[in-house]
Amino acid sequence: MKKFALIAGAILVSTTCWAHLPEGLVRPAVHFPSGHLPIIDSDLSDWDVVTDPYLITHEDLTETVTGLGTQRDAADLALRAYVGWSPETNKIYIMEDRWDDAVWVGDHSWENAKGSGCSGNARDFLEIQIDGDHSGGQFNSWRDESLTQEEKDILHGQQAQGYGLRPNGRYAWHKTYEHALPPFGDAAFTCTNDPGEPGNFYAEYMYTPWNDLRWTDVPNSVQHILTEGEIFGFNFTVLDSDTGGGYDGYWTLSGDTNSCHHADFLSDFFLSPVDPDIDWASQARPGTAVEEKTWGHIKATFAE
Ligand SMILES: [Ca+2]
Ligand SMILES: [Ca+2]
Ligand SMILES: [Ca+2]
Ligand SMILES: [Ca+2]
Repeated sequence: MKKFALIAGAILVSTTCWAHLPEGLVRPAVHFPSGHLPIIDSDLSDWDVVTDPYLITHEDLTETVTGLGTQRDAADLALRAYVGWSPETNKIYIMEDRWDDAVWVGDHSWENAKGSGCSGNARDFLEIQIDGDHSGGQFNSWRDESLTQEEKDILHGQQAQGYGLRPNGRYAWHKTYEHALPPFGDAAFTCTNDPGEPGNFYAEYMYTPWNDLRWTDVPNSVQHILTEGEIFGFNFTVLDSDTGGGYDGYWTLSGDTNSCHHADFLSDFFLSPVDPDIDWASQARPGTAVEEKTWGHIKATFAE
């Protein structure tokens, strides 16, 4: 663990001239070795082996819309999250384990969420932005009137992409969401409560980074090849609605609302080498006996 902190520290020094947010901070993305890739099924036990240097919590988030800023309250929203990657699949992986005092995500599965009565009010979703080649630059929300709508459609999500979940499925902020679906992307979630009740929300996500995503031809678009030691741009924002309409919190990892449309405002993540301090041999895999979900204790941990 200490060795790894030194590696991350060196990266931090060499990139402080880059203005990504929070300035001067580079977070590590855990390297999943071959045979240990997370399974996108919302069972988070395959992340249990990942160690604390990779952990992101609600204490790392900043609310940027309603004015809460850093007034975090674990009784309102508590989070454990990890970001990972694999050179084998060329994918970014994200784990979200949320405690929320009022979870509005529809019913407990895609099948039940489709057409459920609360789908129109379901606002408690993670939004994710990825800039694979760390180029920065705008990727959404053009107001430039010199651009035609067709030009905006091409630029939208082309060199960095925004993703999320919606009650009726996996979603991308783009002219298409084909790249949010297998084999390019995937997501799964479960929650422990009825709509609007307190509970846990468990989710896993998997996305391909693209340098030139063409919405008219996703399969032949240009992927960014993830390479160990490099840095990519990344943000997630936890939307927290507790009334089922609008949101009461817009909790960004980057600390800047502009991360939803401009990659200059994303956070820097480091594509880590395989970490010798992680005991991959003990990773929970399907069909193996695992302990009762430790993630279920998040409420006890954060929301006393
Ligand atoms: Ca899993
Ligand atoms: Ca809440
Ligand atoms: Ca880019
Ligand atoms: Ca909520």
